[in-house]
Amino acid sequence: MIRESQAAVIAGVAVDTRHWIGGERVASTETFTDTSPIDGSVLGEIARGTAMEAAAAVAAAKAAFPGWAATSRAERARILHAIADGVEKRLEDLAIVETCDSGALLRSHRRGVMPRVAHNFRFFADWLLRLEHEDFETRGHTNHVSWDPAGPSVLITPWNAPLMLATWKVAPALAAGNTVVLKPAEWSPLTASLLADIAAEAGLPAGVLNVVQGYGAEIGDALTSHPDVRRISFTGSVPTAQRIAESAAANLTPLSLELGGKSPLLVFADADLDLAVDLAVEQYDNAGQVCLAATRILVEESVAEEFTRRFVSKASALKQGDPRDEATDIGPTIHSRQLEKIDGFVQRALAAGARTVIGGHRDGQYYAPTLLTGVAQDSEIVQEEVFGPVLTLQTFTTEDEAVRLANGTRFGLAATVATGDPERAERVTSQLVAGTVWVNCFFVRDLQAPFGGSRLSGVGREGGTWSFDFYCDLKNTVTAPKGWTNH
Ligand code: TXE
Repeated sequence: MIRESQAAVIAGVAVDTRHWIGGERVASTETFTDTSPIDGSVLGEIARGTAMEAAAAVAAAKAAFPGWAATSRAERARILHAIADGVEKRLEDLAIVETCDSGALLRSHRRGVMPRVAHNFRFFADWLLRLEHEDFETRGHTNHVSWDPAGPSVLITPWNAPLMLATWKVAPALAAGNTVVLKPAEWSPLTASLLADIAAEAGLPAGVLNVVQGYGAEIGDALTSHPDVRRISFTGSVPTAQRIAESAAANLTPLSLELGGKSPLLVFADADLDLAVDLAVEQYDNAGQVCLAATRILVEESVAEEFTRRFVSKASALKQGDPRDEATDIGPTIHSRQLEKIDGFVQRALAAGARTVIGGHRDGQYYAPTLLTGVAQDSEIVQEEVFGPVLTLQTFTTEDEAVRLANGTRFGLAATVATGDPERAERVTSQLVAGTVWVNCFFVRDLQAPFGGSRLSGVGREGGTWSFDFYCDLKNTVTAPKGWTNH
């Protein structure tokens, strides 16, 4: 029997929680329950996809591909701008639904995240029109390098910034002329469904964007091992990325992987200490559930005491509470399972000798902003991604030691350097292993810059031309000059 209740109403906003396949809403026989991290209330029953829905969505994407790939760039760009218009029109709906579903701050969704979602579409629409074909000559023959859309693309996204991360992938994939099957995370699937509505209203043809929901373990494999899928882009955890890579190996499907991090913030004695403290406290944003978060604070020993004093004073003033409240700085953790995971890391660190500077405990769905010191470089808390509001503090005495500690994990997503010496900044940044390095700033992200990680933080780069490199098959067509013979 098909469950009737595949719909939700969140703060007055209706969300259809069935799949969106081939331009139609499709129910599943089973559902899963989506709850709000704010108070554990049930938000809705979500269609729980299986291999059957995965196959249907890939078939819809395959059927729609030739038409969308042949659509002129100008028309594709026009539709992407219309999607951005739709996002802006429904910004308030998207913001409140995302907050109730993910627990991230409403004020951030209103003022930063959702405008950025719209920008994702506008940026890739404009970039598409600027994408230059390359032509050059070889012994009188012309080489014409073109960007051909690759085909149906599976996009698998996480729960920490659901629509933002999904549209980093959806926008360039569609701009490039690919069709898409998007699978949002099961802990926060709702805004992806609203995006499907917005895209349809904007005139995106049926089957070009499909959205399927479900548990990764139940629907994931059928998507990532499908022979008709030409690209897989994933943001999430390392173990899941490894499973996806195995599954994609059957067809050697190209992968883009944006994974976790354990990024450092290096604070040198010559830094503006107040700025350095601000940068450190900023790492509690989104309750620390940010892949880029600089969770390892490395401070030059001579200023460590003063840095810690100012940090504690600033961090203690943060207001933790309901993310719908404009005054709140830190919201809840996404799910009780994540909360247990965070607490497990902290308790094991304390048992291994770490000391709590602040925090170190949970309160209902909230984890207190935590700073731990007395941590060894090879300890679990320094080496593994916690994905919660948990920072560690280590000290160093020389620049070489700072760089060694900074690079001393299996990750390489980002790094932040606080220093007042430009020459030191240049020396240090050139030695850091990271996809993004910030100097005296954090989280400044231009979509034309390459974004991604080294080592276990990922494979490939997203942004600007790098996104098009990934979503296209680059083709070189060599044409002989008129009258040329092979003899
Ligand atoms: O992630 P998963 P989880 C890290 C963070 C966090 C940990 C676990 O450390 O604590 O990962 O989070 C889908 N085939 N990050 O378990 O499993 C799943 O349904 C195909 C960092 O939630 O990686 C969801 O849509 N797909 C990160 C997506 O993968 C599968 C953000 C991510 O879930 C699948 C999130 C399978 N076999 C977590 N199994 C970042 N880089 O920002 C699961 N999925």
